[in-house]
Amino acid sequence: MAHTLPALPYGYDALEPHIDTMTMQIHHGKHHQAYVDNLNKALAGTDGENKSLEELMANISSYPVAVRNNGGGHYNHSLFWSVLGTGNSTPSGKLADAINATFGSFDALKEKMNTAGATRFGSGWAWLSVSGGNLVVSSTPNQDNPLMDVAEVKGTPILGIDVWEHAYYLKYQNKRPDYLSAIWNVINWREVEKRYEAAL
Ligand code: MN3
Repeated sequence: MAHTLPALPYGYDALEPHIDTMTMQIHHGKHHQAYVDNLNKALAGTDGENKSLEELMANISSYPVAVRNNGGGHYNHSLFWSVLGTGNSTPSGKLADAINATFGSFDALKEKMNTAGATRFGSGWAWLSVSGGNLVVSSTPNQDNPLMDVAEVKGTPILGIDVWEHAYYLKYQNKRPDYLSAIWNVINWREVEKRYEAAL
């Protein structure tokens, strides 16, 4: 079954001024669409055609690099759109407790994620994942993610932050740390909490 581009759960302008409309239009409509199209091309006529994205990620080392790059791109961006949103929320409930117990405070988690994103050389992602019931922060290069069998730090990602230049360059140019501090205004913590409960 062919993979398809998921619709954004909000408008292209919904994350203004933190993430600008044109960045969202190009990021979702062009970049993510290209990952979907190229994944479908790479899988055509192979056994991978009948595998879920999660199944592909778990055995990604046995697939061609085009599946790793574009399958990762499709998975990562689908997660990314879902954990963004308006509402200026903060973590609550069990997830807030786990963040405080693991990192000391919500601010300390943000700092750790920002450092993971800012120090990732070139393109990649910063992640908050659940691994063996614990929260863990990591980063991956390119379109890799913690579900992949090749990941240095494995787990179930519940929050991912795209640090490719295409995610921020129109508004923030070379200032990746400015983008990273702004993005905390548009995280949908209710969705992250849902993913946390499901991953436990
Ligand atoms: Mn991207």
